[in-house]
Amino acid sequence: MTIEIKEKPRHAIVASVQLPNVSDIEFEASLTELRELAKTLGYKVVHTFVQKRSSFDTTAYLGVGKREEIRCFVNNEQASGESEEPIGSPDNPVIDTILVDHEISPSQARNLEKEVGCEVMDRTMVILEIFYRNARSRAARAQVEIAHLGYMAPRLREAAKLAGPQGRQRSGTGGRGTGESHTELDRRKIRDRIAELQQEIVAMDAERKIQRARRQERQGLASVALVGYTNAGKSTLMRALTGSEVLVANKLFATLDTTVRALHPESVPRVLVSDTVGFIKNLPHGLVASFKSTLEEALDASLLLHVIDASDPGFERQLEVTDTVLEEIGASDVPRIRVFNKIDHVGDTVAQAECEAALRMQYPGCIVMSARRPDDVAMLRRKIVEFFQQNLIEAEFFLPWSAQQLRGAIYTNCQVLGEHSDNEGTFFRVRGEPGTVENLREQFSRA
Ligand SMILES: Nc1nc2c(ncn2[C@@H]2O[C@H](COP(=O)(O)OP(=O)(O)O)[C@@H](O)[C@H]2O)c(=O)[nH]1
Ligand SMILES: [Mg+2]
Repeated sequence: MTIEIKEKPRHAIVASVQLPNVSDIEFEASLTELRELAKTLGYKVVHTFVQKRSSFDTTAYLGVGKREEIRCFVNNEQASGESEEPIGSPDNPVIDTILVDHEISPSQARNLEKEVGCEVMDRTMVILEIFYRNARSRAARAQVEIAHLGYMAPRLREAAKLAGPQGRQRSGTGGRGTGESHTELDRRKIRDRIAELQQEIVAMDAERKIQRARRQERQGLASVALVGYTNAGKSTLMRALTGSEVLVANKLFATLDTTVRALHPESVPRVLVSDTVGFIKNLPHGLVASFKSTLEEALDASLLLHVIDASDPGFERQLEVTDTVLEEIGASDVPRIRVFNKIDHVGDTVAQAECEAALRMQYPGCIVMSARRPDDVAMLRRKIVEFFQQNLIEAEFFLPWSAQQLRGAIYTNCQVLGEHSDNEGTFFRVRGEPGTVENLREQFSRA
């Protein structure tokens, strides 16, 4: 997704009901996650409203009093009746959206929207939107569409009810054919579309495996994918490793989307880093397939960096879930480095040292770091480059004078150990990836 900097931020408030069976810790964790998800969509969350209730309000999710409180906030009516800052000023932005931390019904959303005076988005919708933006392959897009249709189907029925009798004007005897209501028709269309998409996915699956193998062969690209839970620090690491806030006038970047960037400063071999859709603690059940499909793009990577928030008390469970899901999508044989991030956020320096020692013991080969410490980021970068340099081979090329235009290709793709020229052309001694060396040799033989 766009690295949150180019879009003008939209402002949102978050609202949630805490039910009796939900502990304070769980409740807070879910809210934190929703705020992070909102940030991913380019929202700036300016306030959070919470309320304890024995159940959701059937009319509008939140209770009457809380709705009124939110309405006042959105419309800038303070308790005193005086507003200090005009709406729209930096200190008092216009609220575009209210984000609700549960899945709610369309009537609840509509009533809340009317009462509060701004757009309402529920948790499922937020997640769907993130998946949609992250789904690059056709298969992933199809899965997201299925999830979206599944979300919409029951809503259509309710929307028709809300619309009153004219919404159901053609409802007849209940049989198929002419007596069908609009909603039944729509629902049948949705079912058909889902079936169609599912067939497409099966067909694409086989094709995709072949493509992936070919792509890796052809490009021999060194690529790293960041995986892990939302809020673990993936995007922060991505920015730190690639300097992607820096505008780079490089042809490579023109063809890459914002979630794929080259390691910066550039290395040999050149390493591409990609940010994947994050795992979500409270993932609505209907979105699991869609999530996995969107994550599958991580399979194209030659190295996975599994980023874990070491300061999150629930990190062990999350680590297990990530491992299981990676196995399920067939990523078990992609080499993986565990990166325990946010060590700076674990107590005092003594606690940090203890935590680090324990992690190293339990997860051999892991990295313990903070994305906020430039030295740690440099160390991570070194580890990545080392990983890809393991397989480098030495080779020699000869470029005749007539083919000097290929010089650049050698310098971009290999580490040049030495070069010398004679009457015929130039000899290069290089280190590079086997695939890259092979490719260059082919190019030179054609030149
Ligand atoms: N204290 C601390 N905070 C971090 C660190 N890395 C990331 N964060 C913060 O954690 C939050 C989530 O980071 P983000 O990169 O968006 O996580 P993502 O959801 O995995 O992409 C942001 O507020 C970051 O500033 C770290 O090493 N230490
Ligand atoms: Mg992120």
